[in-house]
Amino acid sequence: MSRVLSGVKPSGKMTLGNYIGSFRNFSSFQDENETYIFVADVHALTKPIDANVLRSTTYDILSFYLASGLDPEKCVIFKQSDILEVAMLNAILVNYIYMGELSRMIQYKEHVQKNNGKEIGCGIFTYPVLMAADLFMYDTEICPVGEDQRQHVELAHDIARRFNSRYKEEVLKLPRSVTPKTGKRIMNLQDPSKKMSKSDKDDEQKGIIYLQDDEKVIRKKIMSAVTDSETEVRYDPVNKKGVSNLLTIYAAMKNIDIEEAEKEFVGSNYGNFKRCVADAVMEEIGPFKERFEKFRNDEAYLNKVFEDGASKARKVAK
Ligand code: AQP
Repeated sequence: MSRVLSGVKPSGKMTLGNYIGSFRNFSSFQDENETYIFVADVHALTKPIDANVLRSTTYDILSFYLASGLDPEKCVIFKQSDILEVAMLNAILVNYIYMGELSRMIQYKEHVQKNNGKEIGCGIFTYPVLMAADLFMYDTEICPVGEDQRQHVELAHDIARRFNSRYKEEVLKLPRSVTPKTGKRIMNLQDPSKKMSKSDKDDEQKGIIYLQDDEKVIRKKIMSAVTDSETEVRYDPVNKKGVSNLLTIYAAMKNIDIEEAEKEFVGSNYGNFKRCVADAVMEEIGPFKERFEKFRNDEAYLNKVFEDGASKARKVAK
């Protein structure tokens, strides 16, 4: 039995990338591990966010967790801000990391680039330290994440090694990141060279599939996804980024290997291929959304889940 921890920040509407890369896989851990899953609402403050949006999205994420099969009887589900001890650990850990190390983080560099270096909050710079605090707080051994978060888990290793070696004691445990075999980095449908991100803005957001989109909208976004001027459905993430991304989404939804997915589309045209991708997405997301709505309409229950989870998590954190 291992200690598992992961979370998603309520920084915007959940995307298909968040779903495939992270919380779709969370419930597979809860039967045989001690699983801690949280809504990273403090992390969401690293980029400007409206207070009402933050409140509402926090409930959305909890509802998505429950809809994906997480069971509060089998795992601890809580809100990051309910565990104040993490703030203290964060304050300690910032002393065991160098500014040069933080400035090499890809997510930070991308954020600086997107904002032309202007108004870069310190929170986005020290984001990986708070993430390390979450990991160490619960002696995490396994951290299921998408590809983009792996670098942050590795940085947590550096902090742990430095801390442990300074005090000559194994105080902080090194967590192992686990990414899904297929779909660890789902790309934007309109610009498949960049990651599908919930807080990204694009024209009418055609490149981002939000889990709360209507079926019609999801299908339209997939049908108008950027591909290439060839006709062959083949996995080649260097030369055929758009097609490869759609194949990845299809394979993830069908729980099959990319090679198997490729074989299904030998001789198929792009129109038919995209329709099959849309069907596969809707087959899973349709019923998932219905379960989501049921939970989302019961805030009293959601509050209870948060309260119970916080009291369990707090005991460990203390
Ligand atoms: N496109 C993606 N493909 C696969 N996995 C993804 N994840 C995010 N985008 C993709 C994974 O989802 C989890 C949630 O991460 P987060 O909300 O804590 O932050 P993030 O990684 O920064 O996610 P976003 O959507 O890109 O948020 P914003 O736009 O606010 O920065 C993580 O496990 C992540 O790897």
